[in-house]
Amino acid sequence: MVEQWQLRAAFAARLSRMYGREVPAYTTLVDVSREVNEDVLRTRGADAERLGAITRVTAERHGAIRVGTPQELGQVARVFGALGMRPVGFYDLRDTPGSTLPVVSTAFRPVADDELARNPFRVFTSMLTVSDARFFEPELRSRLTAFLAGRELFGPELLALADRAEAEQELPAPDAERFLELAVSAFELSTEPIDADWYAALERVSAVAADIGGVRSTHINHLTPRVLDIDELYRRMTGRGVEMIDTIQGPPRWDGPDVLLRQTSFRALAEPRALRAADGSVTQGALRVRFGEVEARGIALTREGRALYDRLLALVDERAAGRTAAERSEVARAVWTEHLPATEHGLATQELGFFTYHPAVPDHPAVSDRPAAGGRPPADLGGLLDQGWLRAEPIVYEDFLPRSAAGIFRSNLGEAGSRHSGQEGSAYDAGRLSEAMGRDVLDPYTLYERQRDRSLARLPRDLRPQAVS
Ligand code: OOG
Ligand code: NI
Repeated sequence: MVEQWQLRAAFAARLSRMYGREVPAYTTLVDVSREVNEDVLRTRGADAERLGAITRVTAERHGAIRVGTPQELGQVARVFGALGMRPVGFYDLRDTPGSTLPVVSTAFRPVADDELARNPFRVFTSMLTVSDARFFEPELRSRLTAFLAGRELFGPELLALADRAEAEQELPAPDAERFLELAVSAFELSTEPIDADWYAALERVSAVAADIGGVRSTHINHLTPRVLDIDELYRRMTGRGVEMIDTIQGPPRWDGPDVLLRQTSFRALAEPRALRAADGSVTQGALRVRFGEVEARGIALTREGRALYDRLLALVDERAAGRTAAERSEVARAVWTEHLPATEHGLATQELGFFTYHPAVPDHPAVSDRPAAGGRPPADLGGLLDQGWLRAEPIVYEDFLPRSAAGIFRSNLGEAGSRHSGQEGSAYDAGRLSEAMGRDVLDPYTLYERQRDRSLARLPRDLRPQAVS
């Protein structure tokens, strides 16, 4: 029998091998990430593993895929459900200024701590917002709807195996093998010729719309390794002559704790694709769609912490308007230093970051044996941490950032596309995605809160801090 987490780990590894064959630059990115991680481990020692054991970090990947319809999204949810991955978070990228991104997204990932530790594979999954009149006028929309209805991304055998794996949480080895083969090949780049006129018609609206709705299959768009020092990785990739986008998205490099997520990418590569012209002739063309991305993960922020993060980004925008990318990072670093606590302790006591809490002395000894011997533990979290009663372990951010995602999308699009701003947008929200999938889009904050609260509930009563909200 192959357990669900083993299926997930095997799927991630095979997808990685397949993608490395299709996009050799990805292999370079993985190699450089591994080198950087080894160096960081050597220089920082145990501290390098504060946000995840090196075995997890080295194997950690996220992928990105894009689908066209709620039905297709529902099928994706079944395939990832087989791997123990649930939809978490809702990201609306449609209002990104400066480019046309007619998509809404969620991310499939494991949610339980032990499942994340075994293999945290996640996939950022975007769905085309076909009924949004700002992007698709009625005639194009009905052609697009018909085109999408006529294709099949995932065959019945794959879906049946997926349903079984989800229901039974395991598969016998031969079925697991078949499932993995079918699942990986569903995300390979198709060699079927693309209808060049149809692709171009969608491209006038948005390159992303063309990538999703202009072809008869889906494909993995990128696969992202995790790195422990993204600034160093950026330097080394640039040193190897790989053209990176001009920024690292997300928080700046600074002296305080890493929070949320920092990401950067190299530009989409021209890949040979067969194109069919109106007269039926097929030629070898080239499309720039797939790129390479790398990320560094930090501590998950509470709602308050996240609201602060969003305010700081707005402040950086204001202060860095019209400046270069390098100047912007300087401004961001200054804003961060001014407004964010410089230590994990500060993030914990101000309840800006998520942590699990543990007795500082193992095995819950009697109060009289504890560090501040003789004294009684204070009631507040700050005191319990300061006086050495409790130890806080950071919870890693397992999700994505809409603005960074939009930045990654945008930096890889050649043309801005077009939109009819006079039209009403249509309501796509987490509820609508949940309905399409027949399963709830989970709220990331609730998941982090549960993890924190479980650790609090396990504390001996006299060490439980008051009022952690
Ligand atoms: C997804 C882009 C967003 C991320 O890591 O934020 C993303 C896409 O290109 O389909 O992958
Ligand atoms: Ni990504």
